[in-house]
Amino acid sequence: MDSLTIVAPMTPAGVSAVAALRVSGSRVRDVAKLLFGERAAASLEARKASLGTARDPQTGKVIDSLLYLFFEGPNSYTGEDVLELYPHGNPLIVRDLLQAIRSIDGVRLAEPGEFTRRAFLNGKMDLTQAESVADVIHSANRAELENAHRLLSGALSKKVATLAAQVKDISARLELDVDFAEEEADPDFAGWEARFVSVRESIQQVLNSFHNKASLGRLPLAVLYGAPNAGKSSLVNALLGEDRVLVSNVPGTTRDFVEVRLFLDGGEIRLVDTAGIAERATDELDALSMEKSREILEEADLKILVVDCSDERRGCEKGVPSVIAPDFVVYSKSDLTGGGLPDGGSGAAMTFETNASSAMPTTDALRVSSKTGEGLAELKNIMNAALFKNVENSEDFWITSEREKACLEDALAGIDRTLDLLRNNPAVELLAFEMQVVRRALQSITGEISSEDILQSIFAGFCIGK
Ligand SMILES: Nc1nc2c(ncn2[C@@H]2O[C@H](COP(=O)(O)OP(=O)(O)OP(=O)(O)O)[C@@H](O)[C@H]2O)c(=O)[nH]1
Ligand SMILES: [Mg+2]
Repeated sequence: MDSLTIVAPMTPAGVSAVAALRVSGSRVRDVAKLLFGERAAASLEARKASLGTARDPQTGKVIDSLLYLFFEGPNSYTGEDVLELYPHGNPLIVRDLLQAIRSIDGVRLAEPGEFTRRAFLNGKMDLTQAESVADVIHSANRAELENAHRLLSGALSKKVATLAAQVKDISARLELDVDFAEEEADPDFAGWEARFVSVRESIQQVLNSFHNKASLGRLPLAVLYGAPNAGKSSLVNALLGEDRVLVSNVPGTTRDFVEVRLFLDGGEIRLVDTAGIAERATDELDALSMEKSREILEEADLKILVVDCSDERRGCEKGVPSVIAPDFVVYSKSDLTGGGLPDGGSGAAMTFETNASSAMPTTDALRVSSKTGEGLAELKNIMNAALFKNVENSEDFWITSEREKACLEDALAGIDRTLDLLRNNPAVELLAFEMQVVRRALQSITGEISSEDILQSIFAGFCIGK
């Protein structure tokens, strides 16, 4: 890859109050001069925001009046000179500005992840940190995000550096020891073995922490279900705080299931409102709707049964599909019934078989009202606890990169071969060779050793502008 100056927008296409573009490379000062004029460029000061009028260098036409910020290399994200521009968030302006900058000699459009790639190449961060930048951007919940931040601040780098140093130390001393083996009667192979086993355990531990990104990125799914007219759709609207789904007093209002996104403390979830499930379908359409509800329930991470206790004709427990065990039961329309739990405490309502996990407070039901808002905050807390890992006071991190995983597996295999040699055939050259393999595998995690192919595959998955 060449060392031309690169430019890219940092914000997505579309209208916004402000957009952001980034330029990095040796021609940054010239870019400032050509856009804002000689005088502005002469007074360019690192880390000081300036207000200027950007003009097209070719036509002199005004592009926008905007704020810009200069970072002088090596004290910048990429380690090169960097100019950040904050025009108004009109896609026309962003396009014009981008066009004006990339038409300057020696400047081209950045490839995805190229700013971060340069940051890595210039020693601003190692590969585990560079990879975690993508995680910080794409984490779908707080637990993932906090983990990404831990990786970005070098948690894995430190761990790997420690392991690499240990391996280096052990192998240096081992080689000495084995060299003397011919003279000394009994080199301490058992002692060496114990040290290798301990390093092996540390590597295995990091390896075990691996979580596939695909499963982590998946939004958890909560499904509301229950008898027709129970108040499921009203509850979805109340949880969202807006009238998103259709509500009526006609049983069977919701036909197809409706999915919305709901933000909880721990992150975003998929919340699904289903068609009411009755004991018997009234017609073919009804049967189809119920079938759909059952289908989505099979995928659910959290099944919430909504029961209307105000309906005296039916009573709480009637008309509820007993075949599907809920994780949690919600008694709706609490504004229509008196205080206390439903049915005047007859207990009938509490007979549902639940499979509530330990993450949830109890298998108790909760009274909610979509009208008055009673119980909604509690319901959100319960959903949050059930669907998201508690991240408080957890210093541990997990790895998310297949590449890092593969390197760790290589290191582990090397240790195993070393142990095997140590037990059966402790020849110094063979041991030295295997130890070298282990160290290389560890070093490639942080990118001390890397290849163009590896960098290509890491950064190709990045956003443009990062
Ligand atoms: N008073 C009161 N009425 C409610 C409450 N929640 C729902 N309702 C009423 O109950 C009726 C049914 O509400 P929906 O939310 O459409 O019920 P649903 O469970 O989605 O019904 P289906 O889609 O037919 O299965 C409507 O007339 C709502 O206004 C509540 O908390 N309090
Ligand atoms: Mg409905």
